[in-house]
Amino acid sequence: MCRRLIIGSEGQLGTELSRFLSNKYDSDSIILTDIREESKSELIYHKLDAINYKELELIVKRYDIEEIYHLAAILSAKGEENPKMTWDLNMTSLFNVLELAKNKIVKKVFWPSSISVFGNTSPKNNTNQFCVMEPDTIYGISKLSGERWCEYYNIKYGTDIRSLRFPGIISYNTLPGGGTTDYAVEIFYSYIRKENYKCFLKKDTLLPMLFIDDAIESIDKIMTVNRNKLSIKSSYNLSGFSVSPDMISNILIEKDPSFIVSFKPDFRQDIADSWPNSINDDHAKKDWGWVAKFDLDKTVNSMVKNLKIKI
Ligand code: AKB
Repeated sequence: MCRRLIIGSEGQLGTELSRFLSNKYDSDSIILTDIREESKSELIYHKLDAINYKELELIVKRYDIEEIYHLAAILSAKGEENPKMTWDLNMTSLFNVLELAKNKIVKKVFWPSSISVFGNTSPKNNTNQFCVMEPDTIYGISKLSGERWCEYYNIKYGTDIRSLRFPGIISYNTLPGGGTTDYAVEIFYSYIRKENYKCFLKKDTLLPMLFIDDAIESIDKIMTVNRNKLSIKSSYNLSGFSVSPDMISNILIEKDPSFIVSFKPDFRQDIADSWPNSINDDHAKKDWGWVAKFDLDKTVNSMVKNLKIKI
């Protein structure tokens, strides 16, 4: 039985991925880890500090883990508060996983990169897989460096590390924490709670986004496709749809005209301005048949429906 380990199981992506994997495979074969004391899930759980190699190796060997999904990271906005800590966590935890793969202790790894690898000097629209990349945040710098290390390990040591450059992820079960795209989740919570929402980005800030179901499907697809099909050894551009705060708020206001959204940009505006408006994901489409199923309307409908049930 192939056992899979999730690092960062309690976060926005981890919560959904652990649910998905435990439905798809034997639930005893999915092992969860996070820095938090306890898990929200019923699956096997261990508290783990991902920068501690020995602790990680112990868990991997104890359960004979074959695949790691390494999702733990400090995101773009939070990362600017403590750049050194962000670099240490994001890079050391990745190195720990890369070493496990290099030493053939695990067979396959998934590690998310992000659109934060692009910066002010990258093209803004339909941003290509290969272009100028000078990230302006420490999170982006750690993701771009991480991508280069993944490619290096894949080519030099024959490891099987697979990666996607995620845009902002819109989800209803777990809130994101510390990102620049977080507004696109928060706004729905305010709407459902009938509270006013103060957005920290300007209303016309266009950013690439992806609905959570598509994000999970993309991870499943890239992890199960034949390795020979993966021409990109670093990280694939991935696209869902592009959206601005006023595009989301206009749809919500149309549903409920009493919903009030105001805009008060803070330091996150500069980060958002340095990222692309839209992403070209032709390589993902060609190599492993990627197609996003959720556009803006489907995402809004699903968020409203699911949050109404949840809250
Ligand atoms: C963030 O906003 O930092 C993340 C990301 C786009 O990687 N959601």
